[in-house]
Amino acid sequence: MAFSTRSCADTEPHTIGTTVSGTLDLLDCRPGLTRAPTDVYAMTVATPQAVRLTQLSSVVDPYLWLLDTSQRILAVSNETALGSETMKVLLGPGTYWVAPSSYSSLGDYSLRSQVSSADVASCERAFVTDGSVSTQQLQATDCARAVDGGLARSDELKVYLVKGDTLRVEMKSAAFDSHLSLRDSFHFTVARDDNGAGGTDALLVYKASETGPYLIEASSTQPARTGAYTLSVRVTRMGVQVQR
Ligand SMILES: [Ca+2]
Ligand SMILES: [Ca+2]
Ligand SMILES: [Ca+2]
Repeated sequence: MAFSTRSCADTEPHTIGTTVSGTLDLLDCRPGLTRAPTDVYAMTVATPQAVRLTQLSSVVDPYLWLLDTSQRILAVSNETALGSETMKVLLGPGTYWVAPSSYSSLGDYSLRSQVSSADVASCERAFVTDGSVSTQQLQATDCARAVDGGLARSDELKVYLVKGDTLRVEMKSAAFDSHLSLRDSFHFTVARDDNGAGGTDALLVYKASETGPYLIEASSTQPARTGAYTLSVRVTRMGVQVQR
């Protein structure tokens, strides 16, 4: 072919709270993880913030990615066919690459970002990244988790890890006894903690044995507890320290 594609690092700046239009075309960059034409928008957040990202199209089957600036996957949405993909992400401070794509075809789309409530409610799907700190609530409408004596409520947050990364999650509550667990993509529980942060607060530390999505389950030790808690997530990349 006579043309060459753009570099994925050739990004467009994106401001949270705006909607932009774009076109997927043959000159677009092709990240190693998809090989599909992809536009890349650089979005920076200064403090921990929840954002909803939506890719809309009546032409292509939207396939929305959130990457870090090293093209690591942080979140993916590919739930529907034509129409829209949307994702809620609890972000830490940093610069992110929002990457609208499609496997099916080329054409026009729009990309929208909105500041969102960090509160994870009604067992909704949400993603979390390194540096996120948020106030949450355990509510009677959250996900259910079987414990001794009944059902506990839980909020579930998906985090993408690379093999060797260390995940550190802290959950603190004055209202109930915090409990954290972590499941891999096969739904096996790979780590759990009850009181590792002192008192009844939980601290889960896990070194990823596989690359892929994991599910953080923030819950109570006893059944039927509700109330406020804070959730902090850190991901230490393997080798980051030795490179500096
Ligand atoms: Ca394009
Ligand atoms: Ca909740
Ligand atoms: Ca506990």
